[in-house]
Amino acid sequence: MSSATEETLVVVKPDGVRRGYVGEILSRFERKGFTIRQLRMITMTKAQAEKFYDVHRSKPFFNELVSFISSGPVVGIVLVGRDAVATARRMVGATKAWESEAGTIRGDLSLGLTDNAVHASDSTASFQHETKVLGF
Ligand code: 3AN
Repeated sequence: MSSATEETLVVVKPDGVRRGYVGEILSRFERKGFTIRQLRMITMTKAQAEKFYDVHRSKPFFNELVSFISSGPVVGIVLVGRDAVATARRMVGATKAWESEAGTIRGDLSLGLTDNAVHASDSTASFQHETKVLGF
């Protein structure tokens, strides 16, 4: 495992934007010490959402996921910092937000699954794919 400086992508999902958590979520990453390299609000088309979640294409929840993520604006944030992919994932917390630890973003702000407030890339390859799909 590397502790080198790297980039990751965090996406505040439509539920996080609707509930007014963009500032709260950004602030957590800033306080941690990450640098914000790029930031933009995007409403994904269905085609973009399908590409974004391509790895989940065969999952039973794929259609739900695609329609949810394209249901309203999201905020994409490219962060830079030490071990950014793994560190951001720890800060985001478990996928099932009701099970995620207090102190994590999902643990503190969500009870959802599809609507679990935030997405963070799970690898540098995913980061590259996701930022390309979102037009960063
Ligand atoms: P994470 O975002 O924690 O990496 P993944 O990559 O396993 O989770 O799943 C991608 C997204 O798909 C999750 N953020 C969640 O919104 C949704 N998801 C995962 N599992 C399910 C499920 N069983 N039912 C509905 N949605 C799911």
